[in-house]
Amino acid sequence: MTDWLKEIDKAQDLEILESIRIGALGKKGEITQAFAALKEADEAQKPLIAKSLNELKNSFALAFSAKKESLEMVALSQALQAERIDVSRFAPRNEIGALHPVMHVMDEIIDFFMQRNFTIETGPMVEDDFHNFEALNLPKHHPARDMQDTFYFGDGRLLRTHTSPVQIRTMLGKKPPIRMIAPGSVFRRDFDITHTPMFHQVEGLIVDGKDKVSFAHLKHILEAFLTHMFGDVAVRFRPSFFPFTEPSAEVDISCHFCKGEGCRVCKHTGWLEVLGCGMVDGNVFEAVGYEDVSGYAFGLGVERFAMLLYGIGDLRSLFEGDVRLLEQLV
Ligand code: 2U9
Repeated sequence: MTDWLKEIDKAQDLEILESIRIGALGKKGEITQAFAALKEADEAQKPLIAKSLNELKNSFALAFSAKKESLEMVALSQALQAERIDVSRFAPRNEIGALHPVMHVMDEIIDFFMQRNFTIETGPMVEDDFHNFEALNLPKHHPARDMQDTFYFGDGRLLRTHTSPVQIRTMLGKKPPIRMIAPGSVFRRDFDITHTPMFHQVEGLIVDGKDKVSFAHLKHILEAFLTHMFGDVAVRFRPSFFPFTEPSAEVDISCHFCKGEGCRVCKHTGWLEVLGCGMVDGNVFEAVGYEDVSGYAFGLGVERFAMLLYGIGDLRSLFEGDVRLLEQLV
């Protein structure tokens, strides 16, 4: 008979220990077989053999469970060691992203108009001549259609030069009243200190029945808008011209850098030009089939707003993606 207690004592791990148990007490195990052989043993010997087999079985069980427990402890402490997590270890910082200043300003503008029940409308950036020019009272040979200003695809399509085609599509799609803004990117063949080939606009449009919308309404909302964005500034309207509005105006705010005293930013005028606006030209309403209506419109460049709000001198720094600039701003 194998010295099972010695075997148990030598076992290095739980797997070996289990194979020892099978070798001794499994179906064909040595101790099991010895019990089976009892019936063939000499009658006189039987009680003695049975007694010693039972003793062996009991001491096997005791040694086995003690060994199993100690091997399990070893396995557990090995697992704990291997899976140990050092909670005090240095972890790389999670950098928190931030909105680009242009998008931050865009959101602020959108919020202002959403709170006043304007809807947010969008449209395609690849446009056609009708929606980008013709319907906006920009006749065939108008200088703004010049190859120098517009990206043409050569098949009649072009990149929108302003977000105004969104207003045209909105008017073609539904009846007045309309109270909307169109935020989005626009494209012009222009690249110098104050121009990039892509920039962002927000344009607004209000249309309602004949004589229901006046220049006074336009002045009121733009004054509220500009003081919301720039704080306590003076606002002035200067007569101007746009093909799609009549009458038209450009809007200035008092320079918040020098408080109107004159500085480099306002070119010593004390005023900063921030947007254009006017009453929608009758030809525009005619192009979309609107009759007996009145309306106002306005437009602004978001990059210009961002530069004035954050005091950024060079437009191009908004397009370089330098995180050091972004970290300073938001
Ligand atoms: C429709 C009718 C009228 C939108 C307008 C301006 C005046 C304007 C400029 C601001 C700076 C463009 O980004 S910028 O260079 N925009 O001065 N935009 S009125 O008028 C519209 C638009 C759509 C149907």
